[in-house]
Amino acid sequence: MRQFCVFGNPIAHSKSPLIHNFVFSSFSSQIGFEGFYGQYLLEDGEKLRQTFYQLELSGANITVPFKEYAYTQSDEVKGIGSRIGSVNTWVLEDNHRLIGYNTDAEGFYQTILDYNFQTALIIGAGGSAKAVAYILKEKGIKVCILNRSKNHLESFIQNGFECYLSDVFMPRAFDLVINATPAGLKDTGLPLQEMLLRQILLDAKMAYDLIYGISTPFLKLAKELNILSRDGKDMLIEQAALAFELFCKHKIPLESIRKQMKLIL
Ligand code: DHK
Repeated sequence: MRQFCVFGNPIAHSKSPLIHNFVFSSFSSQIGFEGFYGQYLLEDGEKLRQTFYQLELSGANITVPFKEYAYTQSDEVKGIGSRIGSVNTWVLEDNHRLIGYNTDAEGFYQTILDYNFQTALIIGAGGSAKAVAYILKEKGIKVCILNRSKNHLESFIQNGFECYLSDVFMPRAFDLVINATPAGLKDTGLPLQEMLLRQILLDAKMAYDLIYGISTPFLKLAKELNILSRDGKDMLIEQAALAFELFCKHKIPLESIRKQMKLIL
């Protein structure tokens, strides 16, 4: 039995155990091992790597607020994660090296590639915001970052992103408006001051909340304004399928993994 888990805080809401355990049991004969995937409420990001080894894991996902800790505690980071500075997937290699990946980026992009958006506003500046910002920029979409505080904005500014503090932002039209903050996950808050958010959403083609399984105040406001809206469910499946592909060393085609995961969520 190989052990896997998702680290985060909070973590009780996570659907990753449900979807990964379903595909581990669906594909156990093809991948050649039994996998079990749990969840772990981590208190201190500095202890992420040591906890991974203490639990004798073969792989893990990492969510809010530890994706940047996962990046710095990886032995090597492959793919877009090395440019983003945020990791959501670890795979143990040669029984001791932790290889980091970011499957959020491509996972998110797979959910919006049919819409041909030209501009995007990302609210928030944490690890999930980084993944979305970098993939959208790499795909040629004009990205603007909006955050309540200056912290975390520095790395976006150094990498050439247009950034604003929300209390000085002059609202303008964006095709896609993304909530990449935890607002609504553990509270009933909006990610921005309500009047500002209303003005921004009124000109949007889509309101996208990276949070999944909850009708957050952000999504409720978008629906009240009759703006097309999406929660993070499809992104969760897409990033999980890419992570499982890594956990099973590409023994199962991505489309088969994705199709199976959609049966359970
Ligand atoms: C959420 C994310 O944002 C992903 O990056 C993780 C986790 C999974 C969750 O289980 O909620 O891979």
